[in-house]
Amino acid sequence: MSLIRNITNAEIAAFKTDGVVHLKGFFDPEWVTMLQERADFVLRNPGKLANELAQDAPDGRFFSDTFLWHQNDGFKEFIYRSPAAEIVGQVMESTKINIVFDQFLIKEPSTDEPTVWHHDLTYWPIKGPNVVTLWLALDDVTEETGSMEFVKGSHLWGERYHPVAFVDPTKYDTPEPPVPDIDNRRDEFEFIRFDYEPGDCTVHHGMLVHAAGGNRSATQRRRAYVTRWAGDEVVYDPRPNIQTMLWEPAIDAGAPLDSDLWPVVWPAN
Ligand SMILES: O=C(O)CCC(=O)C(=O)O
Repeated sequence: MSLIRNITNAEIAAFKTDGVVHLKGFFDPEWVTMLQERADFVLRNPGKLANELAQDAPDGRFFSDTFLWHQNDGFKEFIYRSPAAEIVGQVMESTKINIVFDQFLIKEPSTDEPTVWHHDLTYWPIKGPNVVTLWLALDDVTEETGSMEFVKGSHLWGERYHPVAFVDPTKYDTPEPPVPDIDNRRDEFEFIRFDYEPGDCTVHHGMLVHAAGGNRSATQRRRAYVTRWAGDEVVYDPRPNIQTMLWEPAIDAGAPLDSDLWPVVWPAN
């Protein structure tokens, strides 16, 4: 599918300097409706990598499920036919795009559980300069309902941080230092946050430090369909004690990601 318009040079420049770009209106209501319906189905029928991320919350629910597209043709259609892969290809100015995985991150009303400060890349067995997340809103999302907050330019700090598992902070055992104590040093950083309407997305760099609050609304849901993508020069980097992938790809350490687990999606062949 071609895009409603190309990503502009200003948007590419914002992504390069800030680490994130906000894009409105690239996903039409059919994609949004399909994903809203599937979100509600998956909440009732979680897949094998699903997690409840707010286990002690009396009211709300913070739900994650990953690798949906390998298990369900509707998501597969999105991965291969929606504008997502071309958007991230243009944003990263990459010549090819692999899907890494897709994910629902759903914060139901009255969910206090925040998303802790972290960056994405150290959770995954891949490395390279061109890895992004496309976070697609399926509801109106504001600061009150748990929009992400990004530390501007932190993808350029050159430091890899310890991945903190959202359920159990001791789960991933890796040698990296912890993420700086952002909340107690807020005056040292600049922050970026966006509001979203259904169908709006942000694309953020895999090394950009970010977090999100809980969903403080008593009525407004916060459903997001999140896809993780790799562009040029990204390779397999298996490491122990990090996030579980659906299966181990049949490629060597240091090889390009191209595999059944992480196929090339764009350009379409
Ligand atoms: O949706 C959230 O609360 C956090 C999302 C996030 O951290 C990510 O997609 O990388």
